[in-house]
Amino acid sequence: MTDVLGTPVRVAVRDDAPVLLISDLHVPVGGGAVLPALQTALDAARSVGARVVVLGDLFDTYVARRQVTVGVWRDVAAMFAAAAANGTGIEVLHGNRDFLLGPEFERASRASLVRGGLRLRTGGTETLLVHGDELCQNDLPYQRAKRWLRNPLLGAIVRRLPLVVALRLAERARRRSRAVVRFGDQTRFLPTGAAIDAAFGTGVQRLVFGHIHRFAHGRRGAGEYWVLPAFDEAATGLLLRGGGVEPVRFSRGGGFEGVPVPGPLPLTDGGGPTSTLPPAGPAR
Ligand SMILES: [Mn+2]
Repeated sequence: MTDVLGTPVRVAVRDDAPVLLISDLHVPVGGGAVLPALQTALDAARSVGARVVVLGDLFDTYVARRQVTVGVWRDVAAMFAAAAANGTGIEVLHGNRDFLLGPEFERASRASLVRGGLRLRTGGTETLLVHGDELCQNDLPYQRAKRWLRNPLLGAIVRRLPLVVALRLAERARRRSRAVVRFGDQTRFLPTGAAIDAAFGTGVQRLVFGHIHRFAHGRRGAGEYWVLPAFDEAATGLLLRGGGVEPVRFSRGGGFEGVPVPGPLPLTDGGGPTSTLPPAGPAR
């Protein structure tokens, strides 16, 4: 187990089956259009024998373990369980909105939860998958809050909250986050070049992440990075097969349509994780 910018990285079992990557579905309390889009993506994955990795923020909010027994959380778990029964393996990375997803979701969905990043080797290329929030080292308020929000004791308490209380809490957090995203300084939500270098420093040649809701592809040094767009906006994924990466959309018939390769991110190079972050300690 290695780690990148505080995110533990699990090394996946090596196999050369195709892998479909999607990210940031933000499935809302009310369900809606993202659910049929997700089903179409799962069907497309099945048609080529691909396993599926969700790179975090599957749900708009998930805080308490009782959520998996109701509403949209139960429906998504059932959809994944049906896909698993059809032979489609699914791995779900924790995002910043659903990092409290726990074993109850694994049991209900038959998906495997990854509490951090996932490293895999496809077509001879070492590839690192992370949600991407750890790369946005200039977002200091977020990185500070993350330190106490991820406290395991706090998480254990919140996960046991009664459903009504948990949902109210989650909704308040979402409203605040939306306000920050709308009015805040936008550049701080981009990954830093130093953070991307740190990811390549773990020995991978390819990095894939989501979180910033901005489809992108670029190179940095000897490495290649891809940023997945938010699935609830673009219904776009990346198909890793035969050593290559194909940006794809999903057709109703159960196949893939090609999508043009996007351009690079405007990376900020000033400061790195060590120079921009205050020393670890009790945060606000
Ligand atoms: Mn996110």
